[in-house]
Amino acid sequence: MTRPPLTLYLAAPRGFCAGVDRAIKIVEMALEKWGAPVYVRHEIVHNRFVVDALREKGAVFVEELDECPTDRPVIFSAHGVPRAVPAEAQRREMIYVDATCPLVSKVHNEAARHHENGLQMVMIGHAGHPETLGTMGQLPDGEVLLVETADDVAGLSVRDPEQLAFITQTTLSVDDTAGIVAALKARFPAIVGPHKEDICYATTNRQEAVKAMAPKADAMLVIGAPNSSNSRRLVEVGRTAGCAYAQLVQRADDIDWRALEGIRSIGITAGASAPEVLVNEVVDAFRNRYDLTVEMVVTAEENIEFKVPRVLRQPA
Ligand code: 0O3
Ligand code: SF4
Repeated sequence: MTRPPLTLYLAAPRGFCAGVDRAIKIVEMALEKWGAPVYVRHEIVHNRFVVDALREKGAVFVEELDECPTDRPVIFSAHGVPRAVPAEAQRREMIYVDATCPLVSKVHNEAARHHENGLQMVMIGHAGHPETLGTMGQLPDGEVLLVETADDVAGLSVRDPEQLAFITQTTLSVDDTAGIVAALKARFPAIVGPHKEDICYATTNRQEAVKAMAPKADAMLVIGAPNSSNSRRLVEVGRTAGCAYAQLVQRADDIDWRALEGIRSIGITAGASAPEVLVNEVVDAFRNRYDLTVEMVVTAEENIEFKVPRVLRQPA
């Protein structure tokens, strides 16, 4: 039987960002340095395959610090933690390594600076997401108010509209966030904040690549986990950019081949926490069924790398 032709567009950049790469390295290096078990508070990044591979090497994943013994090291996930968490680790005299992405820490520092300047903050983010909890948890309760949508802005009750700043989660939709920032500025003209928002380079670049790819593709798959905020945003961006069938898949097994019947082209990308081995698995699954032509859709080049913390570096 001859296989039908299919053009497979592969977005670039896609997959691991510098913060994810660093966080995974931190767990691996901690296991080398201290041996197993090493505890990790929350999934180091939101990907089951990454987590399972580290668990295999001796990492133990927990949700809260009180689930860790005091005599083993603990690592805080890439998404960041409220200030109370390292404070509690210190109080319990634990060894801890903070794998918070430096670009998330940058937002924490921004929040602390606004607070020192006497400003109350509005955070644009998703309720309950660990990054939002970690960033809001840099400051006392009530100092950071959360909005998820432009509609939420009308319901805000602030201390002083003249003494207000905004900060954002790093993995939001660039376009949706622009609308929320515009609503904030319309209601609170004195509000201060970053030039645009705090969305990171990796989030921005992956969304840009999807915008270039989606209009050409009959269907689009984003490789990523259901709890991965940045991956879910890529699905939404794909749909908004004109690809009616855009779906999140964790790996090749999740592909709904029936839904793809009759397509002539497919777009593939991966969230910042999805390993490239899963992209290869998905591409191979298409190669098995179609006469495949692979075309790259490149919208940016990335060469950012973050250093691991000093405590894990080899002595010079
Ligand atoms: O924040 P998100 O749910 O997208 O997290 P992931 O999927 O683990 O991706 C890494 C991003 C991150 C650690 C925070 O910016
Ligand atoms: Fe850091 Fe951005 Fe990656 Fe989050 S998505 S870990 S902020 S580089």
